[in-house]
Amino acid sequence: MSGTKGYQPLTSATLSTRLGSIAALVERIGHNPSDWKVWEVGDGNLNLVFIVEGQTGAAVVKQALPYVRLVGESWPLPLKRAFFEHAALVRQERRDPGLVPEIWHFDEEQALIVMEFLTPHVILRRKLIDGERVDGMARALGLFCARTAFRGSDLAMDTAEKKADAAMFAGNVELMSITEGLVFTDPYFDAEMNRHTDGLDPVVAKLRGDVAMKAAVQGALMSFTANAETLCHGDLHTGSVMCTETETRVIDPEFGFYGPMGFDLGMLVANFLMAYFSQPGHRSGNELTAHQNWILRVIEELFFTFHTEFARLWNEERNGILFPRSLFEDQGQSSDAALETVRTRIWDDAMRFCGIEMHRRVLSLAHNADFEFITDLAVRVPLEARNLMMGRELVLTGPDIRGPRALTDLARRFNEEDFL
Ligand code: SR1
Ligand code: MG
Repeated sequence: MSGTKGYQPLTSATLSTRLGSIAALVERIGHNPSDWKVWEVGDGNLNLVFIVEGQTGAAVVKQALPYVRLVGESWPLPLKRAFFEHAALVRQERRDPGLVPEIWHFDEEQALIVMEFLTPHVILRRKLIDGERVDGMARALGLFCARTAFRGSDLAMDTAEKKADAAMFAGNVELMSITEGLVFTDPYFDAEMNRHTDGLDPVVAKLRGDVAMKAAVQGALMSFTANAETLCHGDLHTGSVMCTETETRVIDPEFGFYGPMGFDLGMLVANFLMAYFSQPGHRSGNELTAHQNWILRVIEELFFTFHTEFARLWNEERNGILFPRSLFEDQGQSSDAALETVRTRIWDDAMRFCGIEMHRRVLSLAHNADFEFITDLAVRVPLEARNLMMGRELVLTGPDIRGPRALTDLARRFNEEDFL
């Protein structure tokens, strides 16, 4: 990672001049930079994002800012996160080809990535709020989670290469620190940047008074910090997924880190559960029932796909140092029981991460549009309460919930409850 002395944030006015000589961009979008149209469209928490359109195509230019955009310059954040995002994208493309945007150019000093403009893709969270469905999305995300988890681990990789990569990603320390604070810690005390909807206080007090639950959350944080099992996306929520009606792509792995194999899966499912619990704030009647049922089927298919793809990889690509064939198949013995143990541990971890993500998106700094778009607080509060209480159940009893159907049955039960 080189220095950042010459770094300058782009603007819509300067982008064409500054990037107009990048061959990889010019060849794809057009040779007359002075004709390019540029819009800043970043609505995320951290970065600048531009769409640049020329005569023959369009690109996305994502540039890191030296601070957290959501908060401002009072919260500095290193530009090197663009380096980690680029490195993660390259690895994800190798592990699950076609799922992440094509990268056309990377400039480390300017902390910018030029990539394919996904169109007519829309952020998945938006689609879920709008009641839209995406064919094949659950399967695509289940495959992505299984392939990146398995192929980035000691089950598949050369261990020296994996250890060197883990050491490199350990440098993404400030982004991990955001997760350690905002996700695992802040929701459970009166942290400065927290906020929650008026009326939620009784449930918030219940969570903060639950010593056993807080200890389980800290156990999950211990696994986040210590279990460098695989390269995780690190921020896999429904805002990091873009879809058409039939195609699914994953974006934004700047929080990439080596962590537990169940981390991305748990975070993602949490965001589907939040989409589920928030639905009564967006529609009613048959439309509500149908969309909620569809979201639960997505969760079931996502887990089913993860489960079967992980087993396929176990049987076909288990060439790393873990659970070697020399100890099982080569001695005429099955490794099925060992596979089951590994998958069970991934499930247990995923359940706890899932519950914690459901808490932080309602109590900590970065809230979800699923709930935030519900402007009538009297409607929103009981839905957030269900979500928080189900999160607590997952943190406390996740390992006892045996399988995706039991999970979605539990969600149906919490969806009927009144906790306030
Ligand atoms: C200060 S960053 C807040 C959140 O935005 C990102 O998307 C991550 O989810 C992070 O926790
Ligand atoms: Mg992001």
